[in-house]
Amino acid sequence: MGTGLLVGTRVNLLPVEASSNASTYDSLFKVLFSIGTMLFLGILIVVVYSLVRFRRPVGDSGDGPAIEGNLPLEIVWTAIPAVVILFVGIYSYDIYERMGGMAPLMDHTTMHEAAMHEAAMHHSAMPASAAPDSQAGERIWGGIGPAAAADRNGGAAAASLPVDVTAMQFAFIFHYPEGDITSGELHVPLGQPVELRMQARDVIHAFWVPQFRLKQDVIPGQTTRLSFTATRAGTYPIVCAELCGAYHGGMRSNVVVHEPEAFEAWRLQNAPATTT
Ligand SMILES: [Cu+2]
Repeated sequence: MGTGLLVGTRVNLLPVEASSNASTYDSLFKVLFSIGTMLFLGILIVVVYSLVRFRRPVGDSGDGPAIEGNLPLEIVWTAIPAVVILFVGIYSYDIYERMGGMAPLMDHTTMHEAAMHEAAMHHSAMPASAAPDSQAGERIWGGIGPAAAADRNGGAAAASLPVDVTAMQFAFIFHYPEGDITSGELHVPLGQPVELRMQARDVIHAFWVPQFRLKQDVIPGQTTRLSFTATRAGTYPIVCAELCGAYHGGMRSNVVVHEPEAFEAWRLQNAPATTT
């Protein structure tokens, strides 16, 4: 048991943590990994012991003793897995809940906002800020951490940066409504919540950033949202995690997490010439 805990908590198989919800996810992983290691070692020890202890003596070709029924043993081997599974189930459900997983994929606010957004794209006179962000703050995809908590408490934290993501065979395209920037890579500032509004042009894709511990399907005809706060500057891969066609394997991009000033510089550099 001690060895299991040691392996589960000390052996690090995960990539660096680069978003505010990563540590919550990682603690679940460590618990599951510890339980898995304990079970593996426990079973291995019993198997090896039995191989040695109950080895067939030379010259003995008869049947072994017929043993049947052992109530205490049956109770033990039913109770232990039941407790373990119940604990794992409740713990993972809690984290899934906190990451916004129980919110309907397309509730009324999302649908409304998608429509507003559509309208905003076609009639540029309509300000992008017309979208009812206050209502959407109720449940945030992937939104664990202080930023999301503040968002739920009435938006005390820094305003989130909206980015429209279009997934298509075989690329992700990022559009920043503020400043009208279009990019093949996602650039985000460190420490500021980012809200992705994702739409698929053709088939189902999935937006996955292992270092953020985030993965979300992008579905044709529905806008899915994903919010995160990057906590570590650097460049991380964005991988499409849904088999979406012949070049699915090539559907990759990068997310570049900048220091706030560097992000401002990137934004100024990439703003269209028409806007000053
Ligand atoms: Cu794809």
